[in-house]
Amino acid sequence: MGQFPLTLSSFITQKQANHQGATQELARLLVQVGLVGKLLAQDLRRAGLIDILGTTGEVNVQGETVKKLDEIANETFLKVFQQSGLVCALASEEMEKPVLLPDHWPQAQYMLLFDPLDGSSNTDCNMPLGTIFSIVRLRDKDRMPTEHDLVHKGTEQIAAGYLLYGSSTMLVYTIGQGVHGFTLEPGIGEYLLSHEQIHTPSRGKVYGVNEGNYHKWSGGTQKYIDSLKVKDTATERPYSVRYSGCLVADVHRILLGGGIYLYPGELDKPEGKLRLLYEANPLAMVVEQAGGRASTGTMRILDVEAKQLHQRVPLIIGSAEDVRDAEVFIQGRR
Ligand code: AFP
Repeated sequence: MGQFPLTLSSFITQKQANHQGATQELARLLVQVGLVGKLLAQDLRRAGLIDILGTTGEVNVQGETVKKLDEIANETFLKVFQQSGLVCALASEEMEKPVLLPDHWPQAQYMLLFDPLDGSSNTDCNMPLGTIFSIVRLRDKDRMPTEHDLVHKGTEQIAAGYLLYGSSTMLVYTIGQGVHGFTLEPGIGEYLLSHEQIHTPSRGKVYGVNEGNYHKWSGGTQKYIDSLKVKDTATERPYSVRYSGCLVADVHRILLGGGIYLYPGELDKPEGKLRLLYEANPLAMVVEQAGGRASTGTMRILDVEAKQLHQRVPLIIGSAEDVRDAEVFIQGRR
């Protein structure tokens, strides 16, 4: 009889115990992220009903206004981690300032940055949504954390990953030892190993970008996107467009099957839309660990100097050869 698939916690403790970064606390931290995913998956399964029934647990009988799901997602992270004792600071796309937890210091030296609900414009139309997380360690262990301690270069991440709320709920993570995917079995409330050691093909056949912004792009970006539509047997072009409005869903497709996602800089907004610390950096760590590449168009995402918590950055991410092609055009070398 086939072996029962490994759960998230047994996989981390069994398969990654030998990795110097895989402390017990980190394993427990990742399992707690999984708990947030289970709670959010439940909320999202009922999102459409909140308006209709108005009594789905999130709205009391007085019919108090329903909090936006972004806020519910953010509060779920705070509730789970403020009482976990596992982190000494939390930073979120939904909070201008981080939540510092000095009471958990010094036993907790990890800090968690997250986008609690990525793709929130998809909530009302039952399209995929995601959560992105990045884990860093307090550099100076002899003092309590400050906001500045959360601002790390991508290469300093200890772990990173995402939750994808699609036809099934998945958790994908890396601690620097490959990328592994787990699928939630709702019947038992466990994440089971479904995608061990994910590898991204060096080239794909799809691209994800908001073509409605074409007129805002530099000439190099426009030329690159144009090149994807020209027949070329060597690179199996033209590519197909796959753009869902949820970065996590689009990157997950590319992580497994290859291709490229772009949210480029624009002429009047060269820094682009996406955030460095809790969107680009964690996804860049995951994609690089799967053999892919993540760039601003001119430099490696993980090498970008982080200066402030909600800093934006252009993101070109996916199959290594596809991203390299995009860089050549964006840098005007073609
Ligand atoms: P929202 O969370 O505001 O919907 O933004 C989603 C997102 O950050 C990312 O998930 C999408 O890929 C991208 O923005 C979509 O942005 P555009 O609507 O500008 O194409």
